[in-house]
Amino acid sequence: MTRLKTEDIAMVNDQLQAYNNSLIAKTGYTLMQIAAYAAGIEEEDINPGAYKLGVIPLTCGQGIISRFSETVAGIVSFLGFEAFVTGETDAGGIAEAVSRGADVIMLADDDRFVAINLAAGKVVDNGEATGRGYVAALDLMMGGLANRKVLVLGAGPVGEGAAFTLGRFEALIAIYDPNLARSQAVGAKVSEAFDCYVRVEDNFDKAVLRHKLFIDACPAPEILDERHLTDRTVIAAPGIPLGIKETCVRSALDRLIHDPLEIGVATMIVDAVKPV
Ligand code: PYL
Repeated sequence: MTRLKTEDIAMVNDQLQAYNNSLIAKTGYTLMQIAAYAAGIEEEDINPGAYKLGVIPLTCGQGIISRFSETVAGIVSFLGFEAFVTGETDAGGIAEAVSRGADVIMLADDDRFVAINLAAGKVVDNGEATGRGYVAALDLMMGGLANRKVLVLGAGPVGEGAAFTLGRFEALIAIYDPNLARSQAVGAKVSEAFDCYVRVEDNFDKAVLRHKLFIDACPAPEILDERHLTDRTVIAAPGIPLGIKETCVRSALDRLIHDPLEIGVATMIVDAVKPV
């Protein structure tokens, strides 16, 4: 998982309305509607005003990323939830969040970013939720992915979350990871879970040239360039860095879903509070 930098997220909160409008333009749906769809519920099934979220900065490992907690809280507040960042960090922050009546807490160290519904004892992982949220957005953008070929690039937590959600939407799934064993392992799990065939690709260029729909869940920058992209290519690219060559981004922009945190965080909070 690539560690975000403050400059990757510094403008997120100021641009949430514009980002929401861009999602409506591309997919026909808002950030909240995409998150609800990813959670398998209707937007109306959630009353965000009924929940309070506490975001706790963690100092472990490489330490606090300035603006990270405030950005997470800002995204959740934009969706209508009450959200605060604790004044304390680490254990003190968790204690503070509980004492301030948080229903859900969110916290991230260098390896995991989780949402925890305290009463339900439910944990939602950012990697899985991000993969699920991006596939949900792609499904809405394409008017349904059933029987459509989709290539997942990367078999880590985001790629695995994406592959399972593609199974849920009955897409024709292909998966590529430089580590063939990892893509084989994810392919086998999805194939068993949905009783479907999953194509495990072992050659990047051949795999890419066979597809027009991509989930770029690879942490590598600029792996897709003008050789791979056509005017029908659609890419859902979670997180930073963006896997498309800088010179190709502008021409692909209206067929690209990409953000550093928003869809993942929205999917996390909606999944954490959705009715059982
Ligand atoms: C959760 C993000 C999404 C992409 N990369 C992940 C990352 O940057 N993880 C590190 C998060 C560290 C947060 C720090 C803080 O400010 O509380 N411990």
